[in-house]
Amino acid sequence: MKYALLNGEMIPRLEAKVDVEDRGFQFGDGVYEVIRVYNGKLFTANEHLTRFVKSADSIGISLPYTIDQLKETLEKLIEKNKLQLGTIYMQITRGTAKRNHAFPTEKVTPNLVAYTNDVSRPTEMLCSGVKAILTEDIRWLRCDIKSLNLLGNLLAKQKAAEAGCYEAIQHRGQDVTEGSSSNIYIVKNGVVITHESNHLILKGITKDVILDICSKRNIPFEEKTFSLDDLMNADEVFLSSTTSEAMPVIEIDGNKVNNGMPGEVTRQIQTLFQREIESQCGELVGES
Ligand code: DCS
Repeated sequence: MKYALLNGEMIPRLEAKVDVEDRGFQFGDGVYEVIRVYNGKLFTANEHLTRFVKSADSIGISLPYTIDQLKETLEKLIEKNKLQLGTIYMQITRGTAKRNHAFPTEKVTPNLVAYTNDVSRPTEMLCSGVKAILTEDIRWLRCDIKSLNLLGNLLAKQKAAEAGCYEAIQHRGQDVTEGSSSNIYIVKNGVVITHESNHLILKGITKDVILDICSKRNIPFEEKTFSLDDLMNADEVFLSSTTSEAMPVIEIDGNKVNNGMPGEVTRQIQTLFQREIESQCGELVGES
């Protein structure tokens, strides 16, 4: 049996339920995180939990736990569920209250939920690369908040799925922003370029790890807005996320990138990223 955390209590996953008037259920009034687990250990836990607190703060939800308490509870959940390779999904909503757009005036307790998923590494795709489509970014202007409201992202991802592609690369006019659930990078003349972390994208934790790797290994990089033209004329393209790691993009809207092969800089970053996982979580063997 798998367990979930509901407001600090570890209970059987199927018993973890919220009221129909939970504001997350009705309005998407809450925020979430997805944290990777390798070898039973959390990867970049502090970074994810810090972002979680920040997202919650930015919509006026204060977490009833410290980051250390949260981390400790998540570790107990991993142990209880015997999770080796997977993810933890967690979300906090403003709480349960009579349906009203404005925040409840009476004091409500936030609903905090966490549970685990078995998720393998996408090893084949990491090796061969994936296809993407382009789509206009129709989302709101606070994409830096990891909000439960994901309709814009879902519509983009669905368009990709219907085209038989892995990801939808979003753009506002000529400016490329990010994927529906990932950050996007181009490599041009050896320089890695990715959108600056502002209100138009989510500041990916994987992005931070990758840029840190670039600065430590003297791989030149720039955080700046790049155009659709830059994207279509890039030497290499890759995307990143908690579950996708550093994933080569080998085709966009039917046009091959780097002759349909993952590029050299992308490969180098993948190797160094794997090393970073291993330094935090131990050696990756077989399916891990
Ligand atoms: N941009 C968006 C819109 C995302 O949803 C995500 C991750 C990222 C970028 C990359 O962020 P991380 O590197 O911190 O993962 N989305 C999570 C999700 O919803 N499922 O898995 C990851």
